[in-house]
Amino acid sequence: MKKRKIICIIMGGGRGSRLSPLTRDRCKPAVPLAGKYRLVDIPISNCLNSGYNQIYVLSQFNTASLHRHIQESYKFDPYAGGFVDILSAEQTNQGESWYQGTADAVRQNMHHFQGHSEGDLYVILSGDQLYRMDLADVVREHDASGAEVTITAKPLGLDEAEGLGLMRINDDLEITEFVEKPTDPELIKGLAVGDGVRQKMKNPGDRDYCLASMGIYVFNANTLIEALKTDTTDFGKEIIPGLLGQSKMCSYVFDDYWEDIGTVKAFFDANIRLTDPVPPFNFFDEEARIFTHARFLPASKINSCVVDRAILADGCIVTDATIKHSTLGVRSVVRDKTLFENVVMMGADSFETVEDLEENKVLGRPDLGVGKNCIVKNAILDKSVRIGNNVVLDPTGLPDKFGPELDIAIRDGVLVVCKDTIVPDGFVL
Ligand code: ADQ
Ligand code: ADP
Repeated sequence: MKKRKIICIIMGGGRGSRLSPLTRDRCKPAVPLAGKYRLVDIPISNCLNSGYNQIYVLSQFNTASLHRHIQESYKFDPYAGGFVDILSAEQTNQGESWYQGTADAVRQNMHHFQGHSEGDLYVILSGDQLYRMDLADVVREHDASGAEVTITAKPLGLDEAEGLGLMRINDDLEITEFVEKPTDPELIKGLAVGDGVRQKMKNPGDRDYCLASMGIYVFNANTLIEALKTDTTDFGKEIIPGLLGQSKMCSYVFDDYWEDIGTVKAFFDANIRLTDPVPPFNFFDEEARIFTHARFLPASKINSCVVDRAILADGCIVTDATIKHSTLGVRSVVRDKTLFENVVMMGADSFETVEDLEENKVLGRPDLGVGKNCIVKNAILDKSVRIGNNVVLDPTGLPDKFGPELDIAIRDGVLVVCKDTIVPDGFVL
């Protein structure tokens, strides 16, 4: 019998700019995460750890950094037939040929995917979520239930479901109702789950829950191909509601850590929470590792610092500084008497040589990293920033202010210093 194909498709982001300005110079999958990874490493690692190695990343535009990262990080044994391919809309010109939504992105690329036979499966994943999941287990349940579509679903408190697709299921986990992003609290209350779902939960207590779509779908190839023949652009808005009552759709209940980190605030909080003694997401799991680019950097160097709940990636140099609740990305440099509180510093792409430091002096610009005597709080410092001495960056009490022209923005109460920004000595926000 012909071996069935399982094709994984990672949705790398549309026009939406919820992560802007982190996506000002790069596409969403390439946004650096947790000091040394990029967002796309999470879904790719989930696929690889599940035994699925035919992976496509659909991106609205393909920045050089995404391309390099994928090329440098994911290398496959030629006999195993694995790949990670980036399919971006840009070569088909702007305007109307840009992907109009998630379903449209899959439709426009369907001819690239080699899974058009009976029995083949498509696993469709979001590119901006933090979680660890055995997708093979989802596929096992999909096969066992005889579903044509399986949607992974997380039980959430009724007040946590904002902005998500909600479903009602019967005792066989079959989806009987699906509402994309309802706002009416009465409607949400009406979708509270019964005992069937509660029994699948680890510790339900006595709160009410609803069942939210995680935006991760397993589709039978034929069902997907047929569904995409309709005039639709989105999975959540159109394809899934349109299949109700037409195709058997089941849910896979996932009661573990899962977070959409596609907004500046959620992204910031998730990075800071990694500094908790036992964070909800475990990067230290050797059974299901999160893969990324192996950079061969030297270990970090810490001189006379106070460091409390911090993550330091490789190649950092931190001298006589106080670092609290912060993550420092690869090649971060922080200098004397500087204080970090709740800071996500993404690091730099290179170290500076003695000649570079001389050149900085001539040009009158600060060295890469953060200078002396600075105070930085509640902030994301994007890659390769140059922050001078005696700088204060703290958004507390200030209103949001962001836009493509601003190098220092405040979004969702978080200060963002954009990539390559130079902040002069003495600057106070
Ligand atoms: P959203 O996340 O709001 O809801 P959507 O904007 O369609 O839905 O994005 C889904 C994923 O696809 C994201 O990773 C996004 O970056 C990516 N994406 C969006 N447009 C794209 C495009 N044109 N090309 C490539 N990628 C694109 C969905 C479901 C909800 C569910 C939530 C869970 O619709 O039902 O609850 O996911 O997060
Ligand atoms: P980001 O999206 O985070 O801003 P970049 O694309 O600038 O990232 O850099 C990402 C990685 O690519 C780094 O590891 C860096 O060393 C490497 N890199 C940056 N510029 C180049 C280049 N011109 N040629 C090859 N590698 C590069």
